[in-house]
Amino acid sequence: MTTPRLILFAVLFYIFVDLSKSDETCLGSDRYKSFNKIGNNYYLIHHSNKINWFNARDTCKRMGADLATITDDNQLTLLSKHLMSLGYGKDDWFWIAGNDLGQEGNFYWVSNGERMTFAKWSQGQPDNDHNNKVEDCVHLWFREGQFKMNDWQCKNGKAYYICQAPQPKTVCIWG
Ligand SMILES: [Ca+2]
Ligand SMILES: [Ca+2]
Repeated sequence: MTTPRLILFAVLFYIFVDLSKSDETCLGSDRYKSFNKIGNNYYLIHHSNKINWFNARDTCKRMGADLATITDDNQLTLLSKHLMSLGYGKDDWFWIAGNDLGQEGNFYWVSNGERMTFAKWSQGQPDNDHNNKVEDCVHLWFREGQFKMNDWQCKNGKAYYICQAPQPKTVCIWG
């Protein structure tokens, strides 16, 4: 067998093994989850395990999605109502795409690189401070009657997260 054919064979074999594995473990189980259309966007609310902001983003990316980008008050209100309708409250924190990792105080969406021109911070936020530790990543928490934004510790903070896809999507969830 020539080298290119060997490579092709190896790639096809890998794809086959990978697909059969996911079929075997995901098919027919309740691990299939669909992104919900809320307003103009498709969101997956991930609430089975709490992880840091970087891991949350990696998980969304593996789904062909990214952390949620919320660019106006209407979208945040709809998402907040959706979270409340699912029974989430003040103890449920959700990572979204906002961060000021690049420069303190300048918040951007990691998903599209654009500046956060809209933000609805809860009272006293962003404060970049938790027991003198820097806070650079944005999450939603329930404060003052709805889900609003807070900056928190990207690496040490563990929260649920909200992924956003550009189109309808169903994925196999782990963990
Ligand atoms: Ca900060
Ligand atoms: Ca804060």
